[in-house]
Amino acid sequence: MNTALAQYDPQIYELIKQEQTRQSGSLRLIPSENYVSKAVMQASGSVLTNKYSEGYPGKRYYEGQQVTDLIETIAIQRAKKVFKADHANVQPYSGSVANLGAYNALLSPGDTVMGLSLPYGGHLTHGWKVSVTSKFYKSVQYTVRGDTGRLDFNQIEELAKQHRPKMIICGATAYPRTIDFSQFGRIAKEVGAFLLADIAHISGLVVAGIHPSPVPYADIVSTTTHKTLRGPRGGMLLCKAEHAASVDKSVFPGLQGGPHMHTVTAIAVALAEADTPEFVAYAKQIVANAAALAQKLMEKGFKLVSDGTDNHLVLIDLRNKGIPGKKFAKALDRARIETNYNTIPDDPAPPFNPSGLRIGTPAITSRGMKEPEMAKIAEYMAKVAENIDNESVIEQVGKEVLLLCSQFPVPEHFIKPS
Ligand code: DSN
Repeated sequence: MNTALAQYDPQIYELIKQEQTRQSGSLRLIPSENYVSKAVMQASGSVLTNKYSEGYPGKRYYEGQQVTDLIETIAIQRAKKVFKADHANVQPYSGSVANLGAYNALLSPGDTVMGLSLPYGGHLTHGWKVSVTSKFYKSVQYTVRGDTGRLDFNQIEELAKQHRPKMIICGATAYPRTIDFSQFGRIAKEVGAFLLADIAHISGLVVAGIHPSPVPYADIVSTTTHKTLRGPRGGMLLCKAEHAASVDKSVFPGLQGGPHMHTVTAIAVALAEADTPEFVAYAKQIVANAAALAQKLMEKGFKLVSDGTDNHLVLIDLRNKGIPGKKFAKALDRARIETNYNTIPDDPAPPFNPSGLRIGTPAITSRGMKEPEMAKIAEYMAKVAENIDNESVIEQVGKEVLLLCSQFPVPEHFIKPS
């Protein structure tokens, strides 16, 4: 395949090689990213990309579904098994479409929804003001507490009682603590709301039993498939049996046409990988690494939102360092450490140049890095912060990062063939 690409489009081939080299020679700390296995990559780059399969297994609008029906059925069965869910839909193109699919399954335009505000760690599609989710629906936003960085269930309950939303959305993109889904379930029940749990960030931890599952409490659970779950870029919905027909109808024909069958195929492979003791060990190490990294960063004088982490993610409040998030992220990038600048709770700075930095351990854990490497990474980050305007120090850190990366090559196979 690479030979064909090199021959037919050397320009793109070279750029892909450059990206491969870049991903291998940098510490990828963006918490929503990972490295997929070669098996997932092969499934994703397979002939399934050639096939149109509008509909669902056994009920398609195109012929030639002898194989796709089998593949999608396997993906659905594996998703139901690992998440212990009544029903799974593996067709959403992304997490955003999955969330829209959940809204569209349970709500009518104009209904009230209540989700976590974006600058406090929520997602655009949880009702943020520029998202269609606040244009088609009436959006009420809750926050985390500025002083603790944690969800405040008194505030959430009060708001829910005041606004009586038709749906409460829980889940986050920048929340370093365990989410108590049972509390959300209790509040939703109390006000007669549906509960949507977006576990895009933590779905790998949920599958591994490292984070409590929302499946017993939520009407619908949405997730991406490429973060801690370590599959291809895609989305998925899990739901209670009573919502199965509405969810399927909402995704197709409600929101999408033909599913991306190459992605569905790769999702099936990723779910098989996730259903192994090796994956459980991986998920445990993600959390252990994040805890170690958090501890070392605090020892280096970094202030962390909520003073630590329970999951894969660490949110740094940079105000005591006097460095804006964007400036730090860009300096780190020059030192081969990839992060993203992020708002912190009650951020006084604007979102395009906020006071925080978001990091996470899924990708570096896939490379086999453990606690001793977390100490090194904290040291590199501190060195860059202390020398934020000193390019020669930043360059030197970059060399050390490259050396570390060379000791932990990007693995091709995560699950050893038996
Ligand atoms: N963009 C994702 C993330 O980085 O968390 C959320 O959609």
